[in-house]
Amino acid sequence: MGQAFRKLFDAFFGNKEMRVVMLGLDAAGKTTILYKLHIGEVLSTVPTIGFNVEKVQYKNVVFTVWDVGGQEKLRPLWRHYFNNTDALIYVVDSLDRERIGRARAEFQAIINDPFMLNSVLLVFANKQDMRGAMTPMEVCEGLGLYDLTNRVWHIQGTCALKGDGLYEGLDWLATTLDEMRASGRITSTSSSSS
Ligand code: G3D
Ligand code: MG
Repeated sequence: MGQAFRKLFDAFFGNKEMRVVMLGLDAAGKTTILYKLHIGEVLSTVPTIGFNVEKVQYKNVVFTVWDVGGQEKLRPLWRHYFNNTDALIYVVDSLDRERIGRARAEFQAIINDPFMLNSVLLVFANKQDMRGAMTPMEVCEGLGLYDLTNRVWHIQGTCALKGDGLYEGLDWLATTLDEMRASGRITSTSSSSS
């Protein structure tokens, strides 16, 4: 799996500056995904109390990851990471029907942040291995993806534990960003901050 990702990263992202933020409620599976990618050492930093950021860098591709949910006052701190973000990966625990409303509220707040308006959106409907999990289509409805206008998005069912779907999702992301760059819809980003 690690090898496959490295090939993908080399083919598409390797020599380009790329900033990706991966967000979702706690326990959605973000840390599991980060480790499953095997693209580098996962560094954990706590810039401020209650805001734990994980970071992985593979060549010029930087992933930053943190939990969202119920921390209104921490939101201004996100901006630091949203700036120059090419792509948002939003991870949902498909088994967690109770918190899909919360996941939706956070998702909508994030994608409507002025700094995120140009970001491509990839949603991982995770834990598809679990009985009773929402289907990707249900997660789609739950988050309000169908109502989005003027945004480039994609939903992918995943099982982070096994790695299922991760490659497909990132493949979509790489291809989409490449096309957008080629057509001038996005310009290259700078990686000026951590
Ligand atoms: P987070 O980083 O988004 O908070 P984690 O989430 O990656 O820590 O995952 C939370 C829990 O969900 C972990 O279980 C992890 O193993 C599990 N998990 C992640 N992805 C999947 C998946 O696709 N399927 C299943 N069945 N479980 C998954 P623990 O028990 O370690 O808390
Ligand atoms: Mg985590």
